[in-house]
Amino acid sequence: MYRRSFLVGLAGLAISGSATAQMMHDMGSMSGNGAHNMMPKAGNKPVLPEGQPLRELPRLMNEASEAGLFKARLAAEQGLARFAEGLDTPVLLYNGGNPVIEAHEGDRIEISFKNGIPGQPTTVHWHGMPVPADQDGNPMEPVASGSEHIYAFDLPAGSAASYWFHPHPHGLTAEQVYRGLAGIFLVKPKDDPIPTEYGDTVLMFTDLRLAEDGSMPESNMIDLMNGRVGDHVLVNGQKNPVLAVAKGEKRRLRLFNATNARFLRLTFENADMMLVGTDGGLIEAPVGVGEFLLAPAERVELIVSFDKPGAAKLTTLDYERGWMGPGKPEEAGMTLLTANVSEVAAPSVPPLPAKLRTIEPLAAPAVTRRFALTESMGGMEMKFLINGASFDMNRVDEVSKVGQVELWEIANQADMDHPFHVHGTQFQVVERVKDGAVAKPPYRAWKDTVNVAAGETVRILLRQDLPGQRMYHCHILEHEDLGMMGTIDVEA
Ligand SMILES: [Cu+2]
Repeated sequence: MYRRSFLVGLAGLAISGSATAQMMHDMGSMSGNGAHNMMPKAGNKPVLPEGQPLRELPRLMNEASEAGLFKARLAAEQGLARFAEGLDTPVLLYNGGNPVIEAHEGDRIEISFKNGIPGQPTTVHWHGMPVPADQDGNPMEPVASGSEHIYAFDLPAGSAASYWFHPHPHGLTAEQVYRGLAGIFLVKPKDDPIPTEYGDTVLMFTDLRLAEDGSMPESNMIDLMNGRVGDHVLVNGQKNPVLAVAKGEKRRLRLFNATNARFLRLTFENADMMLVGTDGGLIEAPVGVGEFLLAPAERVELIVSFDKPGAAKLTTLDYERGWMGPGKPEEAGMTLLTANVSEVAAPSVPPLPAKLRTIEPLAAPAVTRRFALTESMGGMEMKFLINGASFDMNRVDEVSKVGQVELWEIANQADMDHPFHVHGTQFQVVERVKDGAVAKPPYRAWKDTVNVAAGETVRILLRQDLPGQRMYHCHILEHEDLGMMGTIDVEA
């Protein structure tokens, strides 16, 4: 694929694949002046208030009275949100917000889900969680508008981590997520090595674009190509909220990139960060970091030490992810969160343990698979492909076996970064290869999403412990909807 032909082809673009419904919908709104709508509009952008106290996301209440069971009702429905002063924004929400489910290893989970989205199917995908394939909200098992479905699964020992959940109906995932459907799923261990004095704070990043009237504009061609990026990166639905901390305080922060397509290269000014966890839970020992990349769908857990009085800001740094066409968003210099560190010293707290847990390396692989990620302009069609194929839910792309360790080589032969996600399990990154240089990860970690930079090959080791059909796909949700997804059938 050549970047030039890709861009030239934009002018008269047609969309292929099974995402047609959403695309035709989007394109319908562009008819008549399509060329103008390819560019993000300038105008009187709504202003979002900043500096409000960081709010906690609402908790999904456990309705079960027996120990070891988490039972709740979850509904996806339309609602109104107030992001900008005086403007109501029509959104999609779970139970009126972005709820946090908190459960423990060993718990049984039963979620009665209702799809209250008019005219659209949806599913609930438990991102990163080791749930049975038929409970994982695959696109093959849509919940029709107005219907209900019970998702039930057990949380195995060792599954403690920062997960999230979001819709996964094919062709509609991107729209349902940017309109607001996402939630957090915290699985807590029986014994947590992180001192409770550090608290446990969820920071959920979403990306918002508002029209002058406060509504969310439909996606344009640039959004479909690059993934939709908004004008504001929000934390728990707020722009640059404030966290009040005392001098010397340590806080456990769980960061979730729940944006459709925003690459967040982050640093904390005036505070020291220790990385303690990734997508699949704690790493073996804390690692001091000055910055890190949080690609779409990735999570990290940090212990942040606020030792200097004044403002400690979580800010973005520039990141080149291979933006195509006009409208490249500002990536650097955004303040996502401000911690106001007081002059008053915090009471002393226990130190962070030197050892957090053991992660055994996965065994030698029995099978090697290769996945080539490409973008193509075949004639007038924009395609995002894996091994030359666009997603087809009636096709099985790979066949695997339960318990078999596999080496996956994900080769990004495209011009953009693509964050690669596998359902149903956690994997270990073995190495990254780019321009002949091999880089090994500095620590062992469980991951379910890994960014594969343009031109890079990432090798991962993984094992599926449960049978059934699993998805693997790019987690730029527009790319997923446009076909950058495949199905692996794991046989018992
Ligand atoms: Cu992608």
